[in-house]
Amino acid sequence: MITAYIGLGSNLGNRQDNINSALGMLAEISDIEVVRISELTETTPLGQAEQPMYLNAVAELRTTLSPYDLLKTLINIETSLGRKRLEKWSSRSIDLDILLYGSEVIDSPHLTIPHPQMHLRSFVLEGLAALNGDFVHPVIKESLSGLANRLNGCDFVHNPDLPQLVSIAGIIGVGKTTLAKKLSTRLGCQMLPEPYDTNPFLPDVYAGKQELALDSQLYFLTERVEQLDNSTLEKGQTYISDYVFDKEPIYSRQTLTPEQLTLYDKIYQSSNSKVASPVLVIYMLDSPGNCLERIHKRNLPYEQKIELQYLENLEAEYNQLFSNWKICPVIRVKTSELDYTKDNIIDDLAEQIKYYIAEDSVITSVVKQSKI
Ligand code: A4P
Ligand code: MG
Repeated sequence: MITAYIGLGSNLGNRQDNINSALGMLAEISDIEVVRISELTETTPLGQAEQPMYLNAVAELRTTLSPYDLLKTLINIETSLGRKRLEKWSSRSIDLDILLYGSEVIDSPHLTIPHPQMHLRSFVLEGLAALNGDFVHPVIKESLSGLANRLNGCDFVHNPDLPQLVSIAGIIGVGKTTLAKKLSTRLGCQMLPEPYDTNPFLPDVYAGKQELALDSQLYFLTERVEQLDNSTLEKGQTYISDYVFDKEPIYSRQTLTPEQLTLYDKIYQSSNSKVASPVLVIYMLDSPGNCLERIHKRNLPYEQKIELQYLENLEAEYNQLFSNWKICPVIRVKTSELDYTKDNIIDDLAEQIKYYIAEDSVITSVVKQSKI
C-alpha cells in the first residue's frame, strides 16, 4: 500500500456535491482506501480571472494501484462527473490531480509527480500541511508545512515573460552579498550588487549628519531604480540582487524626519512601478548581535557607529515586511546554517531556487556556464 495525496478542485455546478461525489467514487474502488480529507476551502481562481471561485480540498489515500492506474481512475471519475476538457485552466466541475505518490518522482509525458505546480499553490499546500505537515517533498527536499509557509497564503504561477529576479533580503551584516555572489556563480547568472560603497552621503549620515539623510536615501533610490529597471532587465533571464527594493522605506523611516519622509514617499511610490518585482525572495536571518559582530569584523569605517538598537529596529521592520508579503514566495535561511565549507550548501539552495523561477532561464544559464 502506498500513501498518495490527491488535490480536488471544483468551480462549476454544485461544487461541494462534485467533491463529495468524487470522494465517494474513490472510496468505492477496492484498491483505494480514502484515509483522511482536509477541510474544504473556497479559493480565488488562479491563472484566469473572470472565473467562479473554487472549492479545494486534499485527500489522503492508501492504494495498491500504480501511479498510472491511479491517474486513469481519476480521469474516469472526472469524466463521469461531467468534466469537459476545454482550454487549459478553464472552469471545471471537478479536477483531480495526483499531488504525491509516496516519495516517488515521475516525469513522463502524461504524468508528473510531485505535481509540478504544487509548491506554488497555497490552496494545495495548506491542505497537505494539515494532513501531513512533516512529510518531505521528494524533489524540493522541504517539509510540506515549510513549503506552505513560504507562500504566506498566496498562489503563484511561473511567468517566463518577466525578468526572473531573485532578491536576497535581511538586515545589515547578515551576509547577503556573500550569498548572492555564491549563488550567482553557481547559477551562472548576473548578480545585481547593491551600490552601497558608492553612496557619497552615507559616511556623513552614519556620522550623525541628519541633514544629509534625504540625499543619501534619494541616492540609493535612484541607483536601485536604474539597476532594477523593468525595461532594461531581460525577460526570462535570472538575476540575483543582494537587496530587496521594498526595504527602502524601512531605512527611510529610520533616518528621515517626518517632512523628509513625506517627500521621499512620493518619489518612492512613483518609482515603484518602474522596477522589476522579485519572483523569489531569500530572507536571511541572524541575531542582531551576530550581525553587529560581522559589521565590526569587516571594519568599514563609516559602519562602526551602528548600534545594536538600530539593527534590532531593522530586524523588527523586516519581519513586519515579510509577515505581510504577497509578492512572491519567501525562503527563510538562517545564516548560522550556511556553512560555506560544505560543498553542497550552495548547490542545495540553487536547486531549490530552480523550482520557483521560470525554469528555462536557469537551465540555459547553467548550460551557458558549463560551455565556458
Ligand atoms: N498530468 C500530469 N501530471 C499529472 C498529475 N500529477 N495529476 C496530466 C493529474 N494529471 C496529471 O490535466 C491534463 C493532463 O495532465 C492529464 O490528463 C494528465 O495526463 P487536466 O486536468 O485535463 O488539464 P488542466 O486542468 O488544463 O491541467 P491541470 O494540470 O489539471 O491544471 P491544474 O494545474 O490542476 O490547474 N485555481 C484554484 N483556486 N483552485 C484550483 O483548483 N485549478 C486549476 C487547474 C487552475 N486554477 C485553480 C485551480
Ligand atoms: Mg487536472
